[in-house]
Amino acid sequence: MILILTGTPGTGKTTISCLLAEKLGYQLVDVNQLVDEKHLYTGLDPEKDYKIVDMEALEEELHKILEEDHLGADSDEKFGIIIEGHLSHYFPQADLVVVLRTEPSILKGRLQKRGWKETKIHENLEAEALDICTWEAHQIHSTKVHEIETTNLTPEEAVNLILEVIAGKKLFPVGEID
Ligand code: DAT
Repeated sequence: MILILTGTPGTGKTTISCLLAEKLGYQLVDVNQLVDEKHLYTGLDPEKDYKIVDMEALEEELHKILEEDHLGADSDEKFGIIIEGHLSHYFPQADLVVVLRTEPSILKGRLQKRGWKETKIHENLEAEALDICTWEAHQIHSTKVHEIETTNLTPEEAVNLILEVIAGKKLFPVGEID
């Protein structure tokens, strides 16, 4: 099982993926951490305060991790990995893609706590309002994409919903997007 967990920064990917990985016994790859550790960026955008990620190098690195860990797993049945990060949905290989959503008004408070620049916060709130991650994920992964609205949930409740999606008991598919 290759599970991609994506969404606008602050929607809870790190919190939820840690809980989920523990429950499922899956390996967890934090894409932002991987980008930092392996220097998978070509520079910094000082105005926007972003790293310019080398997407080709990131994809290569993720393929490498999958190959190594898949070979190292006891059996194919047990192999499970969660790839989390707001860029994770660009990775083309997945069995399931979950996009976490949060009301922009709530998200604003979370991003302000990070001490980010106003322009960066505004850009991310706009991306959330326009559902950019879902749209992008749908372009790449089509029917494998499910959206979970977490605004009124605790992280544990969100994890339980994702477990139900994995089990096929509950589905939150994304319809056709033009
Ligand atoms: P991300 O990895 O998407 O940037 P995070 O997990 O680092 O997000 O931060 C999310 C913050 O929001 C964290 O402080 C926990 C809080 N939070 C509140 N309700 C939540 C929920 N239902 N799911 C996930 N995180 C939630």
